This record gives sequence, structure tokens and C-alpha cells, in this order.
Amino acid sequence: MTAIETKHALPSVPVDELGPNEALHRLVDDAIRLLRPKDVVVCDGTAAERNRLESLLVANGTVVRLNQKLWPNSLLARSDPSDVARLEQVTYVCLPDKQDAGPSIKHKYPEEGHREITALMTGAMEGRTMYVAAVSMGPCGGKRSRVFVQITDFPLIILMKHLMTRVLGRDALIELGKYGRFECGLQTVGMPIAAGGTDVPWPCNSTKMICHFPKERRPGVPRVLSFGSGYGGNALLPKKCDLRLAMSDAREEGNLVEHMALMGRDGENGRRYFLAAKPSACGKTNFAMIGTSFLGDDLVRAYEGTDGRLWAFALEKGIFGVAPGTNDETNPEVMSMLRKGDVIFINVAYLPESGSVWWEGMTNAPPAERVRDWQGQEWTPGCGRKAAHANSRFTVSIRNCSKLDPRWDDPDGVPVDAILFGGRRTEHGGVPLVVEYGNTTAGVYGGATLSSEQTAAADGKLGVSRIDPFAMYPFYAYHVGDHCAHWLKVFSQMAHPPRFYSVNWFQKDGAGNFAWPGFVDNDRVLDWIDRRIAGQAKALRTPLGYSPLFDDFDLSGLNIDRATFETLTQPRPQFWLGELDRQAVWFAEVGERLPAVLAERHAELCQLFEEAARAV
Ligand code: OXD
Ligand code: MN
Repeated sequence: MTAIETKHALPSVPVDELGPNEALHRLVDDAIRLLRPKDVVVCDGTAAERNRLESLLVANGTVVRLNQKLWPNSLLARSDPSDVARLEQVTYVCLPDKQDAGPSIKHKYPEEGHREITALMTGAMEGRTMYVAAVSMGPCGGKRSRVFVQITDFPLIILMKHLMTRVLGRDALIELGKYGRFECGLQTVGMPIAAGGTDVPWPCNSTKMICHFPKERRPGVPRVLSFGSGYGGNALLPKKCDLRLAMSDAREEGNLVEHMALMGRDGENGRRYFLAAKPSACGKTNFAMIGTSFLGDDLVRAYEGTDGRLWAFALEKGIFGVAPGTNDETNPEVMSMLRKGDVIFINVAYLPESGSVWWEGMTNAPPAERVRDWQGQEWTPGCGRKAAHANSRFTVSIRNCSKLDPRWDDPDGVPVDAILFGGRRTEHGGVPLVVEYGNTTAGVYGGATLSSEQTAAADGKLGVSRIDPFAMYPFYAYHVGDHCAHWLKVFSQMAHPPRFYSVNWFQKDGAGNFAWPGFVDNDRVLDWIDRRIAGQAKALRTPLGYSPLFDDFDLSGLNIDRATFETLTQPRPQFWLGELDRQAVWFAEVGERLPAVLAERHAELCQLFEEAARAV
């Protein structure tokens, strides 16, 4: 779509509302010239702002209000069918040297990226209001937190920010004026409104493109530009887009910004904090809720504390969770958070008679009343379509969580005891339920070779398994080999590094049923880890690391016999020789930036599993 002819004068920069930061003024001024909105609103995160935007979205048909008793103050939005997930095929990282991109990145040269995205963005906000929203990724004012200023024309994104992030009000913008630094990005749905024209409920463009410029660090110059989509992972810039920029900056700062959940668990040995790196839609949200206390389900910053331990805090204050499969048994805490209200549902099914919502797996039986699917069509069980989109979502503030960790907003974060890597691998006797890696190198190798079947969180082939290093494959902004080297550097220098584990809840048995009950029963794995760290649990030494023993693992109340447990937990040499072949293919793609110690570990594993295969 090309820009439409301007029928109005450009608005001026709301200087007083932005506070004294010159770079912020420059950002807004440049954005006005490029995007040509009809007016500019500086957001403040207040309830009045929320009410205003909500009414606007209701009037436009973007959202409907749900039954106030069932889902207090909650909304349902239905997206355009082309705008339901992250778009990996049109998400680019623009780097001057192509060699710096590596195999996981869709690369463009910065001039090329700027030229193409600028052409798309020119005049893209005509007839629309441009919102400027500054948020703090991490506790407000924390010395390791980062301020991100997003410019958007989609009010739903601002409402989502209210739930997901700490929106900075006027006072904080004035503080920003004094201390300066912030990150920024532009995002537009890419659908200008002609003078006298009307909007559509979910504006977006059939052309979509996201360009990141991680190496460009000029105050007030956007480092990410997103065109054509209103889906959270593409449009809520501080989430996945700033993850790419922040992971890149963190390398230079010597710490980590990663795609991980953070939770606390009280066990026999007191409270332990766990970080879990899992690819999108592989259960991070459910995992983060099974412990005693919750801190975050998606993004963290981690660094070495003065005590030589790893410390971490969550960057967000809300959850953008996958709805299908969520219910009172699989995740009772999230269900209770949703029932407390202030939720934005996207692409779940609607029950027009009761004003309620539904998704596959929410209840055993489909609703008795009329159902409209995620596209608004009448739906009946057995009609051959899903009622909710497989990547339908809920957005809810963690303030609704009854087990919020008391330190969730501490700018220093919490000390981390263990890092878990886990994907979705369904092979029977394949990736074990849990393995403890024997040392830091083996642990980083485990993260670097994490693999998972693809889910509906991104466009692409469902179910195909790919190596997703540290669950970051779609979020890299620099070479994956350099990221592996960075992890090795961070942890090999640490006086008291955390322990590393691999977990996989998704093995299926010969009949195609899940062999492990998962969800709340995953706590049994955490119990074993807790006792391992305390030196209390025995283990079997295998080429991969340490596996739990049937007699020393809490299986009470589960119908799992010794043979089943051993299939679930012990690495099978034939399976792992196949995995090692796939890893070799991946390492060849990573090329010469793969750290030598990881290649050595690969050779060692090949030798150990070949010996084990001969011994079987
Ligand atoms: C997410 C994702 O939405 O990873 O968190 O796609
Ligand atoms: Mn995620």
C-alpha cells in the first residue's frame, strides 16, 4: 500500500508532555515527518488512559467487552487472519557485515533495510493517531533496567503495554530527560486512513516487515521498525524486538538478556530460583507457575553478582500466554489470574449468549451454547475447524498472580540456582525427562543444541524439529556462534555458576499418549533437582550427564513402573547418535564461529555414545 495524499498539516511535537529529553523530541519529530499521523498522544499508563483507549477500540470493533461477572474488565480481540503469529520470514536483522549474521538470522544490509522499510513507513500513519509510550524493561529506575520508547498507531498495543510492562508516566519522562539513555522503535499497522475514511476492526497490511539495526546506537534514532502487523510478537516492540537488540547490547555489557522464565520454589532446602529457556509455546508459562513463587514467564536479564553467583530479574510485568490447553488442571494459577479480570484475549472463541470465551482444552466438553470461532464464524464441534486459533493468547498482568515472588520488582533480581533447557520432543525414548549436565561446558553445550518441534507461535511448519539454541533461534541479532562463546565466557568466569539441566515433558509412548503427566507433576523434577543441588539425590552417570534413579525420585500416585521410568529418563545411544548427526549438520552451518570446546564436546559425546551403543 502506498501513502495517501496528506490532507492535514502535520502535528507538532508535544514538547511539554515529553519532558526535557532532546533525543526524545528528535525521535518524535522524525517519526511525525516520516509517518505523518493526524495527531500525537504521549501515554502515561493511567487508568484514565486505559478507559479512553478501551472505549475507542470498542467503538472501532477491534475488541468486545466480555461478561463483567465472568471476566471482569476483560476484552476479546479478533485479528485479521494474516496477523496471528510472529513472522520469522519477514523479520530482518540489518548488519553491515553479513558474516556477523550466522545461520539463524534473515540478514539485510543496513542501507537496504533502511531503504525498504522507509519506503513502507512513509505516510503510513496518515489519518491515525500516533502514540508515544515509554516503558521500563525491568524494575523502574533500576540501574540494569532499560527504558524503551515505542511509537505506535495501534491503541491495542498500548493497552497490552499497560498489562505487560511498566509504563512510565510523566514524572519518569522528566527523569529520563535528566539521565538520558533510552532505546526506541517505530511500529505501524501500515494502513493509513484517507480523509473521511473509516477504520477496520483489525488494521494491518498484507505486506509486513520488521527491520532491526542492532549496531546503530544514536540517541533518539529507532533501532527497530515494524510495519504491517498488530500481533504482539511483531508489534509490541519491547517484547521480542527489543529482546533482539538487548541480547546484542548485553553481550557488550558482559551479561545476558534471554528468552527464559524465572520462578522460585520452596523445597527441603529452602527457596531456590530457576531459570528455564524454552522455545515459544513449549510451556514456559505453565512451568513458571508450578513453583512457589512467580517472577516472569518470558524475558530476563541475568548478570554475575558481586557474590560470584548468577542473578536475574524478569523484564516484564505481565503474561502474553498461549490459551489452548490452559485449564484448571494444567494451570490453575493462570486460570485464577484470568478470572480476576483485566485480561485481553486474542483469537479465542466467543460465546455470544453469555459474553464468555472458550478455547480447545479449556473444558473437557465444548460449550453447550452457541460458539463463534476466532474469525467470528458460527462453530460446532466436529465442524472440522478449531474454535480458537492454535496461537490464541491472553494478556494478563502478573499483579493478578497469587504467588508473586516478594522480590519480583527488586532491581537486583534474585540469585539463580539452576538453568533448565527444554524443548518439545515427542519421540518415545528420545530426549529424557531430565538430565543434569556434569559441568558448565556440558551445560552450555546442552543449551547450544536445545531442539524443539515448531509450534504455532511463529509462521512455519508445525511439528518439524529444529535446533533452537538457548530457545533464541528466532531472536538472534548477532551470530549464534558468538552467542555460544558469550555463554561460555560468562559462566566459565563465574565463581559459583548455577547448575544446568535438560528437561523434556513431551515424550509420547508407543500408543501416542504423553508418557509423562507434565504440568503440576513437573514439580517432581524440580524436587529431584533441588535434592541434587543439595547433594541428597543419587543419579546414574550417562554420557549425557546424570539421570534420576527410579528408587530415588518421587513417583508417588503415578502409574509409572521402572521400565517406563528408565525409557523416560535414560538417554538411548541409538537415539543420541542420530541427534549428534543432526547437531553436526547444525554446527557445520554455524561454521567457524562455533567455539572449539563445543566441537570437542560433540566429539566426546560421539565417542561415549558409540561405546555405549556397542555395549548394548
Ligand atoms: C512469545 C513467543 O509470544 O515467544 O512469547 O512467541
Ligand atoms: Mn516467548
